[in-house]
Amino acid sequence: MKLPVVVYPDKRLKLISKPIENFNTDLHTFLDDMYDTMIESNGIGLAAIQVAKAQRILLLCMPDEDGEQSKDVLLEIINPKVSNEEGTIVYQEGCLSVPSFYEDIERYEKLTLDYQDRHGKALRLEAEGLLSVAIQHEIDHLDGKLFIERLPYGRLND
Ligand code: QAP
Ligand code: CO
Repeated sequence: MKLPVVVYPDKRLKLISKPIENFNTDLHTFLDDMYDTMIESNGIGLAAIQVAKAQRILLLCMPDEDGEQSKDVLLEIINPKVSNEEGTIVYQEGCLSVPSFYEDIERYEKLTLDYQDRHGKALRLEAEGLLSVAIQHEIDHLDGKLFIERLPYGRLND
C-alpha cells in the first residue's frame, strides 16, 4: 500500500530516527508499504521518516543501465552504520521530500556499510559511485538532515 510522502518544510523531516529492535511481521508490512511508496513515486531511495515513521530504515533500488528498477536489487537497510569513507564525488541529487529540486552535492565516493536485513541478519556491503551517494543521502534522513542543507555557498564576487 502506498503511503503519503512527508514534504519539506514539514518539521518531521528533522527528527532523529530510532534503531529497530523487533524484526516482526509489522516491520515486514511496513517495508512492503515503503517499497510501494518508493516505486509509485518514481524514487530510487526512501527513508522511513519520509513516510512519517522515525525508525532507522531505508530502501534503495538502483536502476540498471536501461534505467529499469528490478525488485531483485532492492536493498532493505535497517540500523545502518558507515565506515571507511574515501574520496569525493559530486552528483546531482533530488529527493521525494523536496519535489522538483535538483542540485550538485559533494559526498564520499566509497564507503563500507554495516546493516541488518528484515530478519535482523547482520550484513556488510562495499559501495561506490551512485550507490554510495544514495546511502549517504538516505542515512542523512535518519539523522534529520536534507540534501538542501548541504548545498555549498557560492564564491564571493561571482
Ligand atoms: C535519493 O532520491 C538520491 O524531485 C533518492 O519530482 C538522489 O529517489 C540518491 C524524485 C540522488 C542518489 C542520488 C525526486 C522523484 C526522486 C523528485 C529520489 C521528483 C520525483 C528522488
Ligand atoms: Co531524500
